[in-house]
Amino acid sequence: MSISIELKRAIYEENDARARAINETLRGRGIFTINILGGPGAGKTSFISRVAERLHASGEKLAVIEGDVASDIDTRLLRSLNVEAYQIETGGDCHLNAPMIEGILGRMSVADGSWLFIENIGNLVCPAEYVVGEDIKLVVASVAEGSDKPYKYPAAFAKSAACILTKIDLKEAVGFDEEFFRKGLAGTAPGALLLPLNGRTGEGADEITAWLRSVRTRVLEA
Ligand SMILES: Nc1nc2c(ncn2[C@@H]2O[C@H](COP(=O)(O)OP(=O)(O)O)[C@@H](O)[C@H]2O)c(=O)[nH]1
Ligand SMILES: [Mg+2]
Repeated sequence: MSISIELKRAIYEENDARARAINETLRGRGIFTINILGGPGAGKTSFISRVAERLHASGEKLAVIEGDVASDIDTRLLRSLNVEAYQIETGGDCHLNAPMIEGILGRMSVADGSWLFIENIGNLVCPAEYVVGEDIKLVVASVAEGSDKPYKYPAAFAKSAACILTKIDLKEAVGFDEEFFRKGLAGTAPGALLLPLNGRTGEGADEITAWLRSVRTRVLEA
């Protein structure tokens, strides 16, 4: 085996072990953690915002870790919605990893029993390769990105518990081929759920939040 493959395996193993430890600690405190993947501008922050509004309305607690190469724009937006949000700026890295999450958790106060959303760096490649302590991954894909994404980035879709399909209001304008997208999703992630969302109006967010609550209960009771 080549040195570079050996090195890569060692990096993944170290990351996996640290992610498992993070997940054990969080689960032990009743915290349900979601790692959100998706391309830049897919609607990840809008998705978190719409779900956060619903969790707030029912008195549930949540915290968000925002990952970006640079800037704290999303963190400031979420804070303006009264969401407890914290920023990781990777300075160039294309994904979050377990040590980054360990580091920021040490500086955050996440209440026991909370929801924890982690918005990963905007791309569909590297974030799919690293676990960060999550219970589930979700992939956010917008109709504006085209209907071929499950075919081109299979790992991100295959590893996610569901695909949130955003910008459904733009379907006709961009000529989104839903049947082709669904076929690709079924091919890479058999049985995967496709959950539509308008991240601006919140259409679809009640159904997504209800589904997430059922997954959370199942995970935390396991
Ligand atoms: N028309 C439309 N725009 C959306 C929708 N969801 C998000 N956007 C817009 O798309 C842009 C990127 O959204 P954002 O949530 O920041 O994407 P992120 O980069 O994946 O976090 C913003 O201008 C949003 O207002 C949607 O469902 N429909
Ligand atoms: Mg964002």
